[in-house]
Amino acid sequence: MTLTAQVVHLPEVEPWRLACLGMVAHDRRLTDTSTRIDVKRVLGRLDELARVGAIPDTTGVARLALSDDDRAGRDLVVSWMRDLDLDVRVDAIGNVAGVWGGREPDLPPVMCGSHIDTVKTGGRLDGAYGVLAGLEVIESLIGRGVRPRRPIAVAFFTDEEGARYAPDMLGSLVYVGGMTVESARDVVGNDGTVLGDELDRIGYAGSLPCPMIVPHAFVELHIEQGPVLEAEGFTIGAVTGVQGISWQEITFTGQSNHAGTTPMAMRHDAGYVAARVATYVREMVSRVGGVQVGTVGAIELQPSLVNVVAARAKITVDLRNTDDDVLREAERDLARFVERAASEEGVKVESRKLARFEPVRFEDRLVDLVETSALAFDYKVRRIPSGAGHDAQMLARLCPAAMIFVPSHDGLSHNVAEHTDPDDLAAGINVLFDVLVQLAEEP
Ligand code: HGY
Ligand code: MN
Ligand code: MN
Repeated sequence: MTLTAQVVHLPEVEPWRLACLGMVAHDRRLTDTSTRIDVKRVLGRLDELARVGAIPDTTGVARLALSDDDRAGRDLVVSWMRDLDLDVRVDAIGNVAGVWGGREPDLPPVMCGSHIDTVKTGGRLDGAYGVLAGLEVIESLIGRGVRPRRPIAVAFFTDEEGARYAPDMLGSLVYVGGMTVESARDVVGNDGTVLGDELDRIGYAGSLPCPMIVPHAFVELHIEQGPVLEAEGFTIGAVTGVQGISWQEITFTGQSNHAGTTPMAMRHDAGYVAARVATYVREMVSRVGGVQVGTVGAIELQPSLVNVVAARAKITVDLRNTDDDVLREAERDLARFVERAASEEGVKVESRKLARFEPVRFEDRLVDLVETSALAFDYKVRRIPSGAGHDAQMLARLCPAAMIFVPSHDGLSHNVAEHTDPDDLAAGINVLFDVLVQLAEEP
């Protein structure tokens, strides 16, 4: 799919904002030829990065964390950082930041960024858009010869998806001290590999400690990955926070037996219990109602043969809610059912927590900044909580953090058909640019 490339003029912006950009002539507009965000450049980079781990016959990508494709994607983005002479830094868990110095280079930078690893059925925008948009903001400022007071850094964090190594947002969690580098390196993936070995293998085990930079503020531009903005006709989402996330892996151990000769009353069918739990999740979630969501994304049976009663079954359960009390009650409710269903079938059960993050609220001041900036561009903007997890929710433990959303077509994500209209992509970059520059001018 070739996205229509287009150059976007930045609309009229208040003269004071030009002044904070160090523009000499107050009446100079950002719309003159040397000062626009070049969306064609970003779309071209999104296309080029999407060729790394491209899923044949689709516009999707698969760059699982620390895979060869992840390495190739990292190398490509780092090469673009080096082309801009950014100070490229890599920390001990493989988080990468490119720093561009400000007029006062010793001040803590304003940081932006996201991730470039994807799920197996990934779209080309999830994560990559926020990283390449940050690179574009820096390149655009360099191109116009404007140096804000503070340095600006653009980062990508290791294993945001958690699709190979749980939890999700692993790299940014380690970045902010929520998990030690050692324990992260010891994580065993769902493919049996060890995170630290893969990090070493792809050559991204850096020497810098976490956090290598304590930002003045962090701003993440991301696609909404849901249906709200498009359905309600908004261009920008000023993200108020991220909902709570609960991931667990549940293993049932029964007894393999002959599918034909074993009377039903004598069975200890792990597959049957797993199926009961999977349907219970859906029933429970509809009973809880509101914004509660629940997903059984993975089911594995062993030996997974047509004529053998399953000896083992392993499922994953992803529960989320903006209200942590409701989420905890849903977790307890599910645990009670799992115990009951397993004991009724004479099956053993073992649950392993893969991720548990409480809801996060972003700092009002920054949410206001995103909203005000969008309005200054005459974009339709609304406040919106994030259904997906993001690195910004981790950075919020370290510094003021905010997110900017743009619409996802048909609300699709973690799907190869993920798409956002180029005009909306450009709008998000304009707002990111404006918010970063304002933050970078703060004393
Ligand atoms: O799972 C999530 O919400 C994110 O895609 N890591
Ligand atoms: Mn993402
Ligand atoms: Mn994702």
